[in-house]
Amino acid sequence: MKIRVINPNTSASMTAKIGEAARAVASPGTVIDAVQPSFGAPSIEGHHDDVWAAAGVAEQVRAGERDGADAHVIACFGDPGLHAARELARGPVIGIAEAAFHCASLLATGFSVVTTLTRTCVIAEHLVLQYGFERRCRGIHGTDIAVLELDDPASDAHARILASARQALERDRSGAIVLGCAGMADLCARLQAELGVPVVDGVAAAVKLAEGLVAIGLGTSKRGDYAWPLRKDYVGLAAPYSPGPELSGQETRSG
Ligand code: 2AL
Repeated sequence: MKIRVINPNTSASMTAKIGEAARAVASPGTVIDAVQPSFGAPSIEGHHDDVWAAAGVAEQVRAGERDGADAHVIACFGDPGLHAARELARGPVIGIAEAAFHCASLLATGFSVVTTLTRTCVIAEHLVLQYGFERRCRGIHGTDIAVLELDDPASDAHARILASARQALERDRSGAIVLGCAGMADLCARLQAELGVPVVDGVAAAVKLAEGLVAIGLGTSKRGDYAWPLRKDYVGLAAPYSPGPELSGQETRSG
């Protein structure tokens, strides 16, 4: 099967790291296509970055559908464009935040999120509420590490994340840690060994959930709000992204 793993930011080094993390857990028969949008922000660290990332995800999901992807993973902790992506896809579309919340909830009664800049915490808080995990998520902790600092081998990101996770486990009385950025994937195994609790990397979680759903013959519902987007002509900058005839089975009228 083919899983398209979309890094919604435009940093090629991060796309490579995400691809590596995805391939490390993928089954032998699974091909991982790690891609990034042709436009957008080099890192997603706020609401404005997120808007452009969502459009970039939509671009890449459409390309993936043309390329025969069986499933898509959105590898940014804000799950940008998740619902739009599901409108565009036949197979499952899994966001790393939603995947990590589900997995952590299967491993502990309560979990804490350790993320990047404190300003991104509200994005994770909104997702916790949107997905209904407010009874399981006991805290969201910013480390004030910029996303691209995670790519710098000289940064002290690992030590700062470890310290924040230790504090979070204590303060929140949590049993598991969710890593709040795709760029933390390569730190996961070491942090788990050091902390002695499950540490969930959303990239790995999302790839395995996508694989599992495809393997048991499940895809995105095309009934209701995840139905194919209505065909219409967008204008200006958005014109090339108008929902066109290639979106199979699409509705031709509202309702
Ligand atoms: C992220 C992420 O996963 N990728 C990115 O660019 N920003 N998340 C975050 N909390 O900073």
